[in-house]
Amino acid sequence: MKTTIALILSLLPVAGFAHDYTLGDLKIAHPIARETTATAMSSAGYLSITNNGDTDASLVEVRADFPRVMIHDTKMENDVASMFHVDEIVIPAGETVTFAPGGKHVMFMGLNGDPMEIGEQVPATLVFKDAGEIDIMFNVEEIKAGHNH
Ligand SMILES: [Cu+2]
Repeated sequence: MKTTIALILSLLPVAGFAHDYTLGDLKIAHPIARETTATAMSSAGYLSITNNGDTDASLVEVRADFPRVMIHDTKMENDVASMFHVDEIVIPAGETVTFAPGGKHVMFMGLNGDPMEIGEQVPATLVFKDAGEIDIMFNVEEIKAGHNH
């Protein structure tokens, strides 16, 4: 993992630049992942997806080089936030869905001693039901709880 990231970093200009991606009618903006401590077993990724098309889109899978990667949403019950797995995130036609702390996020699990450090980039693939797949990079940043993009 570290080797891959170092190689990718050397091929890119400066980490931290605003970055977004286009897949057909979908625009994926500013994917970022949370910096972790050395012993953390998981991290979360955030981004926003805008659907400029006439039909709803659906994110059904995120792939990355970790033992498990899932799409999570968060719910409040009795003032306690808990996250749960979802099979898909629908991005309605003409709307933007934002993944952010306290809400929807991509869960990277099984870091196992290889923390995410500020400035690293995490390669991932977003898989949509009809629109196909796109390779993106999550920039690792310090993300404070409740911080929104
Ligand atoms: Cu989660």
